[in-house]
Amino acid sequence: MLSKTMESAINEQLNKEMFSAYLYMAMSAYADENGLKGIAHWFMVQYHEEMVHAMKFYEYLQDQGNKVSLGAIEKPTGSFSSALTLFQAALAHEQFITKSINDLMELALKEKDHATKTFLEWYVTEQVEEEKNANDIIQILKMIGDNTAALYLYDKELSARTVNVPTNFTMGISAAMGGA
Ligand code: OFO
Repeated sequence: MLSKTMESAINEQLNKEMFSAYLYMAMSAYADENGLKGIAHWFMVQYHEEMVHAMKFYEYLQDQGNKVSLGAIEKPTGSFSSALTLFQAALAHEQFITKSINDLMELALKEKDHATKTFLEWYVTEQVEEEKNANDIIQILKMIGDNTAALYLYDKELSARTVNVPTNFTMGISAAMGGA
């Protein structure tokens, strides 16, 4: 069983992951409204990734015999000025989440909570990929600049992103991920 401090910190992180999903849904809507269907698709895939992040925390609390306490999800911003600022906002959010995961890891180390430390290692690795994905896209969007023809083609490329995470959690997220 987790300490009450860890239980509350993980519930807060669960909320942040749900907010991430909500934020990326808002970003997807913005892209769709502005004719960027590939970017809209990319963010909907990201939405599914965030739901997995949230559900893993949800199930971890249950596995440890702790209480899941769901709070209100903050309203995400829905106004951006370009594809570039959209991904810059996504990167800033991922950097915030990385810090939050690092803080959780610090707490696990302080409490000598080895189970939580091992559990969090998955997120530490995941955050490297999350920041890299946003950074790679930002670099390309900076190269594209005001070239709308290039943006049109790149948007098409982003529409090829596939969903590599489970989207059905009814049997539990670990089962859906094949025990991972
Ligand atoms: Fe995007 O990593 Fe979770 O929040």
